[in-house]
Formats: sequence, structure tokens, C-alpha cells
Amino acid sequence: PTEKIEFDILGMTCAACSARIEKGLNRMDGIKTASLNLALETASIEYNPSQVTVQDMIQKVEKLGYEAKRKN
Ligand code: 9UX
Repeated sequence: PTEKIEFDILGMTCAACSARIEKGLNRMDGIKTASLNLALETASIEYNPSQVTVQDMIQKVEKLGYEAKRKN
């Protein structure tokens, strides 16, 4: 199964920020695609919920120094 989720991402100030988060999320097991939008300050993620949890994603973003808030 594939689920979709969106987050608001707080703390991004440049394109390297969004690239860093996007790479970090895309390296996680269970994440199919993570797309960051710097202008909208969002992350759109397709994932397999049997392999990765929403909390895992939030923790990854926080570990990178940003904040993620679930939108849906
Ligand atoms: Mo440039 Mo974005 O230092 O943190 S990567 S502002």
C-alpha cells in the first residue's frame, strides 16, 4: 500500500535547507518519494505505512534541525 501525507515544514530559509530535508527523507526505508517545496514550506510524501510511521518522519525532520507539522 502507498499512503500520502503532507507536512508544513518550519525553519527553511534557503534551497539547501529543502534539499537536505528531501534527501534525508528519501533515504528512509518505506518512503517512496518525498518532495519539498521551499516556497510553500511543505513536504509531500508517499510512503508505505507498514515500513515507516508519521512520527519517524517528524523525528527525521527535527533531527535535521527543522520542524514538521502534519497537514492531513
Ligand atoms: Mo543555508 Mo538553509 O546555510 O539552512 S542551508 S540557510
